[in-house]
Amino acid sequence: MPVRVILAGLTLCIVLLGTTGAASVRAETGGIIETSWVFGDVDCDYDVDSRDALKLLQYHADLRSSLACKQNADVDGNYDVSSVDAALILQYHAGLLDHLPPLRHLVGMVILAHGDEGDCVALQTEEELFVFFYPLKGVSVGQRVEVVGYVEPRGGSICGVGPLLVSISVEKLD
Ligand SMILES: [Ca+2]
Ligand SMILES: [Ca+2]
Repeated sequence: MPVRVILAGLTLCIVLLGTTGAASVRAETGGIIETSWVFGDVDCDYDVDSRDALKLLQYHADLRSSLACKQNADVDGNYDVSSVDAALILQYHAGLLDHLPPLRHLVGMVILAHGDEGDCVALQTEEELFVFFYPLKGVSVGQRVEVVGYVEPRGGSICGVGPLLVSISVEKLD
């Protein structure tokens, strides 16, 4: 007899399905709520597909009041949920993008930035300043580097000087 147990809340209900003998048991004990942290997965089913893009567009157009996993919606890391995010989700689902958020190639100088909340190691490019999410190994302040990484939309900032950059690779340039 297939029995499915889902922990999610405070009630226990047993549903018997006809005469087949199949039963569904739902136990809600409170406190445990599964949440997806997959970028682009706005409906919390752990997949990133066109349904996510549709729901995001509906939300953006005020046709939907909420998203089950809104924390995954800002896939371009601009701290806004828009049709651009939906387009990126579709591109990712179609195999035109291999990573969400899209990877960026940045060239700049590693500096020690002085922020409102203290000092932190950052990447100064010609136009922007990024704070490194992870400590850089083998790279010192003053080094010119090329970084492949993405802006962490859910991360905010560490020392208050710029967005968080999650580096996938760092190459010294001189
Ligand atoms: Ca999904
Ligand atoms: Ca966005």
